[in-house]
Amino acid sequence: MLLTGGTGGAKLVLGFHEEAAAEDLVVVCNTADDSVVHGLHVSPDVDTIVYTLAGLIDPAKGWGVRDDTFTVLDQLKRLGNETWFRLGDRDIATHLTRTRLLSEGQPLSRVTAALCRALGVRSTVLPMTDQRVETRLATPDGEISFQEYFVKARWQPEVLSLRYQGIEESRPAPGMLEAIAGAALVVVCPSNPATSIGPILAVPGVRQALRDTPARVVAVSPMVQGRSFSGPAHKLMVTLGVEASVTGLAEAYRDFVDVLLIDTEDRHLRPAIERLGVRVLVTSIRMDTLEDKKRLARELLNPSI
Ligand code: FO1
Repeated sequence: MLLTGGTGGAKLVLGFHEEAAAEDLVVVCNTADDSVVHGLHVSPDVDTIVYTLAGLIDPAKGWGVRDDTFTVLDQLKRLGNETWFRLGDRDIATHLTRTRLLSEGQPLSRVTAALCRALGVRSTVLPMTDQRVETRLATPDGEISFQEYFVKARWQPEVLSLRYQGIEESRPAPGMLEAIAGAALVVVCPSNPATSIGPILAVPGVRQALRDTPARVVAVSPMVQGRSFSGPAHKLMVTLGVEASVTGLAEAYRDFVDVLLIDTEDRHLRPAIERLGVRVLVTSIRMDTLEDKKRLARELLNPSI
C-alpha cells in the first residue's frame, strides 16, 4: 500500500501500477487540500491518483485530465468568477459527480470507489478520511487555504504556522487501518511531509497503525540536497520545526519508518540518518521517465531491501 499526496507521489504510484497487479494496490490519498470551487467539491490528490491509474492524467501538468478543454472556465470568468484555480471541462464532470453523490449522503470513500469503477481503475483508492479536514496556513496577511497558498499565491507567502482544521474529529477511511495492518509493504511516497503526508499521519490512529504494522514501512524522500523536486516541501518543513533535508525527514518519520530511500546526491547524510535508527537505501530517486518510476517501484518491491 502507498500513502500519497498529488503529483510527486503519483509518479511512484504509476511505477507500482506498472510493476504489480493493479488489484493488489491500495493507495491512501491526502484530502486536506480539498476545496469547494464554484460550489463543487474538488479533491485534487484523490483525482490526481485516480486519473493516473485510469491513464487520464495530463502528463505535462501532473494534475487534471489530458487534452482537457476550458470552455466552462472561460464562461465562468466572463460571468465575473475568480478563475485562478483552473478546472478543465472533463475534470468538472468528476467534481459535479462527486458533489452530487456527497450531497445525496454518500461518504467520500464510497464516492471515490464509484469514480474508480466508472473510470476502470482496479486498484483501491482511499481518501484518508470521510470527514472534512482542511490545511490552513497562517501568513503575515492572515490565514489561507492550501490552494490559495499553492496555486493563487504560488507558494511565495511566508508561512508562520499551519494546522489541519477538523483533524481531531476525523476518523481513518473505512478499511484503511486494516489495509495498513495487512499490507505486504507500506510506502510513504515522495510527497510534501507537511501538507500531504502530514495530514494522513495526523488522522487519529494512523500513525500508531504504521508503528504497529508487521509490514516494512519505507519512505521515499521528496527532496535532494535540501530542495524538493517541485513545490514548497522544503519551506514548509522549516515551518514545522524540522530541518529541510533528508535528515530532517528521517527525524519526522523515525517512529514508524524502517527504511528511507535517499538520492545518491545525499549519500553523505547516510550515517546521520542511520544514527536516528532509520535504515538508508541510496539510489537515484528522480522520476522523470516511466522507466525511472518502474525501476524505483521494482527496487521497493524487492523483498531484500
Ligand atoms: N495546480 C496549479 O498549479 N494550478 C491550478 O490551476 C490547479 C488546478 C487544479 C484543478 C484540479 C486538480 O485536481 C488539481 C489542480 N491543481 C492545480 C493541482 C493541485 O493544486 C495540487 O495537485 C495539489 O493540491 C498539491 O498536492
